[in-house]
Amino acid sequence: MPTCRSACPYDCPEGCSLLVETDGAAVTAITGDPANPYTDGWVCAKLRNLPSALRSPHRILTPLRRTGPKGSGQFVPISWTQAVEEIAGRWKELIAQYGPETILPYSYAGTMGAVHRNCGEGFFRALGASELTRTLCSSGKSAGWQSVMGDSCDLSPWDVEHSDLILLWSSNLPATRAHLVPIVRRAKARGAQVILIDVYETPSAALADRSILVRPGSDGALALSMLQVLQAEGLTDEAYLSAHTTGWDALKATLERWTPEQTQAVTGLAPETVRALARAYGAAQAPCIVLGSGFSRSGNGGEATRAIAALPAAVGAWAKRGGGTYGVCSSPSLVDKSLVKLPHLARPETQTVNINQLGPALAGEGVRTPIHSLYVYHANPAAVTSDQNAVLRGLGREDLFTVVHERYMTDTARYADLILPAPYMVETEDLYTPYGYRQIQYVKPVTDPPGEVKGNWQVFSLLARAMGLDDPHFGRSVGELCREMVERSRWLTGEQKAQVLAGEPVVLETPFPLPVETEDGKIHLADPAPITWYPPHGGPEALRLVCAPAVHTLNSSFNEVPALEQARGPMTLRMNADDAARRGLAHGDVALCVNELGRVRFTVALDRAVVPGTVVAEGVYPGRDTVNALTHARLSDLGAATTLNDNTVEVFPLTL
Ligand SMILES: Nc1nc2c(c(=O)[nH]1)N[C@H]1C(S)=C(S)[C@@H](COP(=O)(O)OP(=O)(O)OC[C@H]3O[C@@H](n4cnc5c(=O)[nH]c(N)nc54)[C@H](O)[C@@H]3O)O[C@H]1N2
Ligand SMILES: Nc1nc2c(c(=O)[nH]1)N[C@H]1C(S)=C(S)[C@@H](COP(=O)(O)OP(=O)(O)OC[C@H]3O[C@@H](n4cnc5c(=O)[nH]c(N)nc54)[C@H](O)[C@@H]3O)O[C@H]1N2
Ligand SMILES: [Mo]
Repeated sequence: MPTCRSACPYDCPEGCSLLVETDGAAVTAITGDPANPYTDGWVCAKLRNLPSALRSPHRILTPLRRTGPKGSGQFVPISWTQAVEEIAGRWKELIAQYGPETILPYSYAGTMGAVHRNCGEGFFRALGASELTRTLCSSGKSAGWQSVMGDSCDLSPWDVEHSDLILLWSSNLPATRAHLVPIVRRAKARGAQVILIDVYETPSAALADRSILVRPGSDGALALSMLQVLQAEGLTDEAYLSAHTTGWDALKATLERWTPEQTQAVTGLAPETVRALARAYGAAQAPCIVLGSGFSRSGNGGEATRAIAALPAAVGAWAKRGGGTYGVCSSPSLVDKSLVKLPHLARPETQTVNINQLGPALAGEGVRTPIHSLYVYHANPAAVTSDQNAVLRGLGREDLFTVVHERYMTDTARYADLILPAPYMVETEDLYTPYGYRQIQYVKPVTDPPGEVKGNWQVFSLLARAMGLDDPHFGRSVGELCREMVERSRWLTGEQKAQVLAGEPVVLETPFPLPVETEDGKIHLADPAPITWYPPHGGPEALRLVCAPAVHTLNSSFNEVPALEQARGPMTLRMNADDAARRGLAHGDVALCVNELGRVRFTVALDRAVVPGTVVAEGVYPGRDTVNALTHARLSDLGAATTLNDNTVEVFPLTL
């Protein structure tokens, strides 16, 4: 059985290095590569089950043209020549009539490969198409972090082992950071205390000494309250604060507004819970906050991140090994993706559409040039984007020329005029630099792509030629682009570059102490204004809806793997037992979840504690009327990011 090296391409901080077994032609098994110490020879169930998808009869293997009404899923095979001619022909007509901004690219993170993920940006810039602001995930958190910490990185996962107090804050390790679980266990074995801060008892609760369940969108108030206690009780590290921060006096002057008593109505936490948490944080030698992103997908998510980022500075945690945060910005950009993004071609006057506002944009809202063509690649907007009903109305427009580059019939592909067949990672060449730690790996295809499958870059090369873009850039090979990115990287030594190009996973050390990468080298606690808290968006309904990751799937990816879909089970709404009882709902009942945007059926689950007034929907399921039919296209305070955890709903028993 030949075994080849590869890397996991999914949008996950773990960025595993893989060993792929084949029978000479088809992939038979995927395991973890022991050469990457973080992967440590094992991978999650999602990857272990992936081989069945590679050979699934449901894969799209040729270009397809729509024959039935939009959304009906009726298509006939056509050749690549026909597909490319048709796209170029339609685009040239549309550009002549409306200008190139009438074309909107939509992509996100189906593959994290440096070339295939980013190359479309360069192509669409060269065409002059509308720009897409890609803030579907954690941009609110990044913007909040940036305002306090600039371009600073935080810890690597293995540093967490040295902490003596680990706060799993809005982070469900078994789902999204599985390789951190053994590290946290080792820290516990050495005496570390672990506290979960979430809106419900996730499987991470099993790792924690205790769980603190907060109201969604209240994390900023909780962090400010912790700062208030630290300051009032003399638990801050004033020497660190004066040497390494600016704005502490200005922030300190506001803290009396945030006593645990005053924030109780916001967080739902008893004052003694917050005091005990702050005291434990202040007393720890090297407290570490493992910070997920769920809390930041809120109208106040950027500001909440600023408040949380102030905590390690207040106690001088960054100066202690294992202290600080992990999970915010755990790797610098190891390679420069501008080689394929071509930012020099961006024109400031070009129309920009925020990825979260696809539905409104397709309805003509907020756009100067109406969108007449949508090109979707490595993304599934019909499932993952807020205001699903608006997205589906837009995709249903007969006058919208939609091209979808996909691996199987997603809900988005169903609405395409043309579908182009896309590969799995084992069929492509690319360079991977995970965002959860400092690692880089170059991979070559393990198997030939089946049928007429082509990677993102190959398709943009074809489209560039058909559209008359004669820049030789579009004629380069993926291998050349990967090599140039590696050669140009300022993070790698010559020896490491050679190792990367030989296909080895290369893991970089984290410096200690981590440098503060702001203009003045200081952590900014009041710039432009002291950190504060304000209420999230919400609505008139009684319950806050939170979207959480499912263990067996990753956003809408892996919905195509039957074993994983079965293991995940039906669309479930996790509720607090009192909230359910008040509505006459019991575990296993079917309920209708409603707000002004949509109506979604869920099976009620009461088996995990949920903070009162909150309902939790894990995972992104296929079909219409799924959870994003209930999420608004509103944006966060900083970073113009998704607010998919900041919506309100009412829940009713479904009487059939
Ligand atoms: N198995 C699996 N793995 C994944 C993914 C997946 O869907 N499934 N998604 C991938 C992607 S794209 C990403 S970005 C990462 C995400 O990884 P993380 O950033 O760790 O996960 P989040 O989706 O942000 O959600 C983490 C937790 O935030 C909690 N949460 C939500 N709102 C609040 C709040 O207001 N306050 C607090 N304290 N907690 C809150 C949720 O209940 C959830 O338990 O994981 C990646 N890995
Ligand atoms: N309700 C709810 N909504 C969410 C989330 C949630 O947890 N709950 N998570 C949010 C987050 S954090 C994120 S990051 C986004 C993710 O949103 P997306 O990036 O759209 O992620 P996926 O749903 O994984 O869809 C990726 C698609 O890309 C395809 N693909 C994979 N590789 C390739 C390739 O090489 N080429 C091409 N052309 N296609 C490829 C896959 O088949 C898949 O259909 O969703 C967001 N939306
Ligand atoms: Mo994400």
